[in-house]
Amino acid sequence: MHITILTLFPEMIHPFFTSSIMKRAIRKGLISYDVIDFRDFADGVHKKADDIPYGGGAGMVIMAEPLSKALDSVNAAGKRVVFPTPSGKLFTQSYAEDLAKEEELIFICGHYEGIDERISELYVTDEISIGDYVLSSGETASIVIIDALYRLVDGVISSESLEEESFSSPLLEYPQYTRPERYCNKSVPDVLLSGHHRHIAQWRLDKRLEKTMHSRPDMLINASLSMDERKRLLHILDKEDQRWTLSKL
Ligand code: 6GU
Repeated sequence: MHITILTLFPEMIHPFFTSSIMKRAIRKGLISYDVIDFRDFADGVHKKADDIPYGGGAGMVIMAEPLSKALDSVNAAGKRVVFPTPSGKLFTQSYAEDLAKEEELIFICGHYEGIDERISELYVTDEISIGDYVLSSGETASIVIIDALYRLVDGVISSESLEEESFSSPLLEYPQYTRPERYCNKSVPDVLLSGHHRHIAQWRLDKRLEKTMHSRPDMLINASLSMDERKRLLHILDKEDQRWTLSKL
């Protein structure tokens, strides 16, 4: 997959592409990327890329011309062009899976009050929001979206890891431990040292249910749980309720 990022702040993008798993994916030839500073396509000595909004209001708007020239320089017409914006469609895992199928993706990083609407109309295929909060820069949002999708490209991470993710129920992860066995007076749970695979699986399922119940109760309402998962959840709720009752006595 080839990823092009159009930005006024290339220095925000490079560290992501030169570290960790992305660095390895690039070395393996699975991902390639270009960072384009679209200020290079702006006119005049000042290379002005933003201007005040028509109709008034606070902040600056990124001008159409430098962006369209930058987009034309990468033959963006007909390609998937992503514009991260708080007014876009909500980004989800299935959205990431859909984007991961593309051979090529182009990202436009906005700043200030956004980009000239005509760029959205002429080039943008996907306006994406990464959540209900406001960021100051489109670069951080683009990196979040790229991070979620590139790991789904064949060969970037082990197929076992991806398979585990896709077959497991929509619950949060169980806690993980590594050596040493004792740390700051806290021990690794005995069951993980037991070598008893069924008990370990049961413990992990219980922890996932507990974690989801505490952090994301909304996910449990929509989750299609198996009979075993329902039984364990009721058991956990029962335990929690007893603890709650005891704490009130
Ligand atoms: Cl994609 N951009 C900005 N600036 N803020 C956001 C966002 C994107 N998604 C949520 N908040």
